[in-house]
Amino acid sequence: MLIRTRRSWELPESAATPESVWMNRRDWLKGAGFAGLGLATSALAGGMMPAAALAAIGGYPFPRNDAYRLDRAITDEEMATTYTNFYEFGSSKNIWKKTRRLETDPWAVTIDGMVESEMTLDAEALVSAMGGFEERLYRHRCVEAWAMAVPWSGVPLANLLKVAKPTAGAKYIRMETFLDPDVAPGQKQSWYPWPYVEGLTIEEAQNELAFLATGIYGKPLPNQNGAPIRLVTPWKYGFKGIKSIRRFTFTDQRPVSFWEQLAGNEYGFWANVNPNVPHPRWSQATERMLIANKASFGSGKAFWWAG
Ligand SMILES: Nc1nc2c(c(=O)[nH]1)N[C@H]1C(S)=C(S)[C@@H](COP(=O)(O)O)O[C@H]1N2
Ligand SMILES: [Mo]
Repeated sequence: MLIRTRRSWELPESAATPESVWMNRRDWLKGAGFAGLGLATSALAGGMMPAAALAAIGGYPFPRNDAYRLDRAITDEEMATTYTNFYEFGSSKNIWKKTRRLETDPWAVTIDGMVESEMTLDAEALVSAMGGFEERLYRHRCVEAWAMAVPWSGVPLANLLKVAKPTAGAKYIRMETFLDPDVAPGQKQSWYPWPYVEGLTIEEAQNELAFLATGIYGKPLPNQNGAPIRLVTPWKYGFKGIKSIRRFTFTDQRPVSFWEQLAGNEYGFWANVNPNVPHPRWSQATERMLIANKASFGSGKAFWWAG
């Protein structure tokens, strides 16, 4: 597999962090408590009311970047937003209504570990600071062999490095989902290693395909698809695409992901889509494409992301 990486100095000028949109952890903690959180958020968003936060990002639908083209029809929106994997809310695919209880706005995100200075900021401030909003058509391939094709909105993950400023020794980004068993009943199932964790090498995070999604089908993400921010790495199996991210930790230790902890021989760290490498329990040579509605799956030869 050929992976084109982009050097940090090739990032567009617009990706630079305006000082006014981030704050350090101490300032964040000073504003702790509900009212304080609101104040901090509105300060970040330049005076906007906290209730607006991520939903306030204007510009939907963002201009589509035609560099990313599909070889198949786009999956019907209803299908892609009602057939979802989100184990925090249960292991069934039909959990979308249960995710409504997740409060995603405001949404504090922490950046820590091997960075110039650790910070906690609102998701809206983070993606605004990253910049580069656009829409991309990507295929999505779950390791379970179902697939879809959807328009994501968001920003290139590479732009995270401009905000986070990792130090020289950092090799990986570890990402973590929220932990709140009262809201997400699946997290009461103690045999799972909550919270959900995923990781990428810094080189992978700088791959131009790596995307931090804030929206889908030209609108902000519904909770079930990972609001307010989720990872999209189309050349990897879907489980790498961690939803509802709370923390980005820069580290020199390879992160061990949720699924790798459960079954490392079945769900390894790299997880690159490859129809020629079967899963230990099933073939990856074919896939079931989500098409129009719950009843319609199409069968086809599986794709892979080669050069
Ligand atoms: N936090 C979290 N992220 C997650 C999952 C999950 O259970 N929890 N499931 C993963 C899997 S297995 C897949 S295939 C994709 C599904 O994304 P979608 O439901 O938006 O299609 O999300 C991934 N991200
Ligand atoms: Mo998946």
